[in-house]
Amino acid sequence: MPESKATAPVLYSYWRSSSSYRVRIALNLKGIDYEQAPVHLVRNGGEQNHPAYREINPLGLVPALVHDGRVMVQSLAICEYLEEAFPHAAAVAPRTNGAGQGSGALPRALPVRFNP
Ligand SMILES: N[C@@H](CCC(=O)N[C@@H](CS)C(=O)NCC(=O)O)C(=O)O
Repeated sequence: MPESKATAPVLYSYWRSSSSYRVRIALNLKGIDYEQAPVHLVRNGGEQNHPAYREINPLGLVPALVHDGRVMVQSLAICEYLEEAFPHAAAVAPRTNGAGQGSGALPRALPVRFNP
């Protein structure tokens, strides 16, 4: 997948969401500029349930990442996408010359205890 710098990713997330932490941490460690789109999970019955957000993520969960016309959901899949789309940014974990754990180790280590 070619590196994309055309547009900044937009991260739909909630500040207390551990899955959202995972993606924010990956974005920040990789030094990727991104925009935040807050989705309040409690206010007004939960903004994740509002039709406008359900058009972005029909599952009604955060995080969701929109980049270059693609919508991605599931925090681990988003972290893996970031590795592919921004290969020249810092990896979110040390690389190991093809042996052992690769760049997926850190995202999996973060809130996996809460959101496997
Ligand atoms: N496996 C998903 C879990 C996503 C998830 O459960 N998100 C929670 C916040 S951490 C959520 O959006 N909850 C809203 C709800 O259940 O209505 C991921 O890693 O992205």
